[in-house]
Amino acid sequence: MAVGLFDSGLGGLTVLDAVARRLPDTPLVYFGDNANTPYGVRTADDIYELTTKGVQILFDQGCDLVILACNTASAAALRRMQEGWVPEGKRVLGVFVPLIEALTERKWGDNSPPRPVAVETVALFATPATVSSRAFQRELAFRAIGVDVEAQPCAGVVDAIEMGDMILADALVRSHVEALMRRMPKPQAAILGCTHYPLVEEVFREALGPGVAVYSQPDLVAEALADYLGRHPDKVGHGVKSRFLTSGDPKSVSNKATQFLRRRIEFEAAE
Ligand code: DGN
Repeated sequence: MAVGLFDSGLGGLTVLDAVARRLPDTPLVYFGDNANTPYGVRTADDIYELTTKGVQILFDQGCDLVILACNTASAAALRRMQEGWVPEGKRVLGVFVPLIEALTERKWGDNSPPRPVAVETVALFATPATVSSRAFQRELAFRAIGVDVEAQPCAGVVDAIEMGDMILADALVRSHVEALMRRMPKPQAAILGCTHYPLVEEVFREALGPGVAVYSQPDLVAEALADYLGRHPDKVGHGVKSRFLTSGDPKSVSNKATQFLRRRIEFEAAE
């Protein structure tokens, strides 16, 4: 049994990499829905349909625990899946709660009433679908009071990264940061709410300037998963090799993924 990681494309590999470093003995199965990427411009219903299909592929591979390593899918589909779709004995978790927990210094399952936190102004950068879902704002309001969130839909950044055009990605990130800072000149913290963005994290940091605490997902998710598996040893996998599946063309996805992570990754076609 392995832990499953789902993403609409390649972005979730940033999370997979951090998980593989933090939990080197845990077998992982990654599914990238490269044939249907990007999700960030799709409707919530569309994202729900595609996400359940992808997660089912990971369940069929024997994964009992699947992480949606995609904020767009977590925002649009996770709650609906948890409420009516996930079968008995299986678990699906998202990626933005660990981030918000780090920001609010709370622990998973802490259902005490919202309380004031040290950070008062937060800049959120994410895909248009994640921003318009307001899922981050809802989760934050559930845990913290008095936090002012200014969200920037970062159109085009995922596509530029998926195409490997880092010059375009860099320029887009700078213009999105500038646009947000015209509305919130000095945020205390910035959330990178898309699993593709760690690949342009340095550009975000530079454009935001000093004094802004940047919260990025991969290490926070890996730490939250290690904590979860420590409490649920039945979900820990043993003895199988990690695998990479895609709905796209395995050869071109393998080449892009290898560029993306700077190590050789071999994808197989998902059945
Ligand atoms: N990496 C995805 C996320 O975290 O939202 C975005 C991918 C996409 O399809 N837009």
